[in-house]
Amino acid sequence: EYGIVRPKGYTVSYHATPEMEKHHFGQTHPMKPWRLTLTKSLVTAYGMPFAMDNYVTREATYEELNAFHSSDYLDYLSTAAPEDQPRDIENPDKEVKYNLGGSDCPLFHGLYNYCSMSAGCSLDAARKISSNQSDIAIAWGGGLHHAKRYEASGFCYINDIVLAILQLLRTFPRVLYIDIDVHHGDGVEEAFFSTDRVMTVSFHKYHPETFFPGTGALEDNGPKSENNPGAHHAINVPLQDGITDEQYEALFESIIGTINERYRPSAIALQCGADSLAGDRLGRFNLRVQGHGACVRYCKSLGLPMIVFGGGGYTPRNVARAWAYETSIAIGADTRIPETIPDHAPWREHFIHDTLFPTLEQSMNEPRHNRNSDKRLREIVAHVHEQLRFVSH
Ligand code: V1S
Ligand code: CA
Ligand code: ZN
Repeated sequence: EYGIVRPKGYTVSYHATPEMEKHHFGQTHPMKPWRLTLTKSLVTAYGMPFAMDNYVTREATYEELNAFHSSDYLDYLSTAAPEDQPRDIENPDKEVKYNLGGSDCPLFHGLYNYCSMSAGCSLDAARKISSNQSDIAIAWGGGLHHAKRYEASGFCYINDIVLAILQLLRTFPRVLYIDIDVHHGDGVEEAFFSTDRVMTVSFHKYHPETFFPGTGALEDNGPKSENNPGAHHAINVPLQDGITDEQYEALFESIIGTINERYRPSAIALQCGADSLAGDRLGRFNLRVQGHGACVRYCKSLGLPMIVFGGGGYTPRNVARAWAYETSIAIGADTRIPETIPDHAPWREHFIHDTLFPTLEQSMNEPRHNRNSDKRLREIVAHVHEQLRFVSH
């Protein structure tokens, strides 16, 4: 179908577990695991599974999660029940323990299974990359970048990215972590703060008082002490509402291109949070599916082994569009798949517009005002280049 064939000379693998998608955070919660089902159905409607190795992954074990998370936290996470959820109407954000049970990280039925499935996908992807059985491994069920060693944060309970990178570090000397979710990748940054074996780069909306999680300023580049190997190895690209494809692509290629030259990573871990798309329920950017996908295409062009993770994304139809398009980029079929969503795609009406590439006007009632001046973006690039002068391998 659509002439989609296995790519020549490299292998792409797709790691997922349908069980994960059946979990519910609660009626009003923005995180909808069902978006993974919608993504897979679009990938399948386009005939993409023929071009990949498809794995149904197992849950990560306690020992595997314990490679990053503390035992105290895991013990509580594995036993906490929805009944422990405080029902304090006056103060719905009052948490139980470890930041669990508030409105961001609720306790829901099957929570621990959901977390170990997400981590299972990402670890499976990492193992295929480490063993050189895949060149690009896709884990849309992962990408939960806010989780800390001993606490949940921002819809993330287990940091599958940190676990996957730890696996990559067994084989690769240096890993470049790139995060295009609209939120700051704080959990991953913090986990590798003191090492030069991982460089973390997050592009995000930065507005400390009003936008979650409030960290990720331009000047935050790792430990301040020059004796600490992690110094200069955290890169933050703070952005404002309404950034466009053109601005974002130019910024991304300039920054990632320079990092690739200076840092010489041996593998890439790319978090593709789709909440940076226009029309996202939580995000504030004006990116289209093409602009978001261009980041994946650019990373692929560097020719390094790569894991691509999911992450945020709160308008499920657009999440499915972006991740299906990015799957087509991974297998090199992006120029072959038709722009019109196939007639036989399940939930076709759910997409509202039948195109893979909605215009800004189709994505939202009124496009957001762009608050990113080209002058400010040039300053950001200059600052990042300045940091990279301290980095060489
Ligand atoms: N922005 C935002 C937002 N919205 C919610 C939310 C809304 C409705 C609910 F029923 C439950 C939660 N929480 C937030 C943010 C967390 C965003 C996490 C993004 C995760 C990711 O995409 O980066 C990766 C998967 N939380 C907050 O802003 C914190 C509060 C400060 C305000 C909102 N209340 C609900 C909690 C405390
Ligand atoms: Ca980000
Ligand atoms: Zn996000």
